[in-house]
Amino acid sequence: MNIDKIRKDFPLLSQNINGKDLIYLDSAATTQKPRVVVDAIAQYYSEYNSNIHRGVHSLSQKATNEFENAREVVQQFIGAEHPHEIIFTSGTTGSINLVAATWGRQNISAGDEVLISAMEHHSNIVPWQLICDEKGAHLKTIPMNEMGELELRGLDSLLSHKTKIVALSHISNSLGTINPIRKVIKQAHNNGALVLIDGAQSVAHTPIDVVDLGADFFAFSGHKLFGPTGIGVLYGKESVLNDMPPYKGGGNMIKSVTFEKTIYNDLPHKFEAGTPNIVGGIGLSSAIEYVKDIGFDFITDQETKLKTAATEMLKSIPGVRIFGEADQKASVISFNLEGLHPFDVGTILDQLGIAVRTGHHCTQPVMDFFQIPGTVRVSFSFYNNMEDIAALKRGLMKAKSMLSV
Ligand code: 7TS
Repeated sequence: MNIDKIRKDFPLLSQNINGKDLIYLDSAATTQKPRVVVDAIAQYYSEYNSNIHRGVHSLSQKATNEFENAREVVQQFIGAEHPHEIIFTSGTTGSINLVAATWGRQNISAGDEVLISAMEHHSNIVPWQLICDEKGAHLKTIPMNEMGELELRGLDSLLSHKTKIVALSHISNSLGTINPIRKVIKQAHNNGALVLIDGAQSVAHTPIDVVDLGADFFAFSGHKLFGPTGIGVLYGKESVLNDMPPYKGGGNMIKSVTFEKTIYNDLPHKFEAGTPNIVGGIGLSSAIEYVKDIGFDFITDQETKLKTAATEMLKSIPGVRIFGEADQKASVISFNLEGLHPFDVGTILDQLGIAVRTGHHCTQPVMDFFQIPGTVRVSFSFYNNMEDIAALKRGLMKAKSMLSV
């Protein structure tokens, strides 16, 4: 594998921003798209754009086949047993809201508990607050330490017969922590609770096998996996999905409708009301094929090198404080420069063509924990290289000299 060659697969990476070569360090927010994905989207619209599941004509059949093939590509990619355990949603947020609203409404009662962690993205907090408020249930959190690691010693005392579900991110988007989800899933199951894993930050970086993990639900977004926005996945165990009531009502999710009674469709259609994001599914499928060609051995190796080099570089700059120093950590690094507001640092980096994220990263409780307004966050993908890290260092030195009084 050759990085220079790989970078050529991503048309956007050769952009100039503010007259400078783009240095894209914001893949945790969204990944760039390889040419094959852009082409698959263009091909759908220019050659077989058509609605699916309801047409006898050739274009509709081709679109239906491609969309349903995408479901099988996802199924195999995450090791699910059946294609109908793959529900297409709008993204991780859509997937978690689906579970909270349907499974939650059916299974959570007054006095019950939902357990999340101290480092969740808002999209794995608020949907649970909504259902807990509605039902009179309680939201509890697994605490974390200063390193940004979950404190799991007390997990058994947090879990009880009242705990209906544990919803946990696989990888933290603001700290980079890789959570020991296997251990949590086991303990939760021993206590009779179900487990939802938010895989938004993990699916592009590490192989996933949902059967091996034993997760009841696994949620992720296509756009963080080199696919388009507006498409995401909810994996659920067949038996669990079958027992859940539908989410949205409309076309495709029914077998028959009369004014007196509606019979719902089988999985996965029961949860896919209306015209789905057809091109999104097709684009995601080609993104997954691309990732499979690159291979996780290369991805892990490259991202580990980038993380290690960037961490060392940041530590060499006086006044840098890194937030999140877990032993098991992905290629996401949050930091601040002493005395400088992250927004100001991000603005100067942008003038130099360097794209980073600043702010609370939709994890305000994490910022509260560290008593900071936000951080500068850099996040790497396998298409980044060591020159990106050198450019970041030059940018940070410039920000320091410009902003320091
Ligand atoms: N969960 C985690 C762990 C995330 O990182 C994100 C998005 C979501 C859920 C929501 O995903 P969505 O595709 O439905 O929006 N995280 C980020 C981020 O870190 N910067 O921008 C979006």
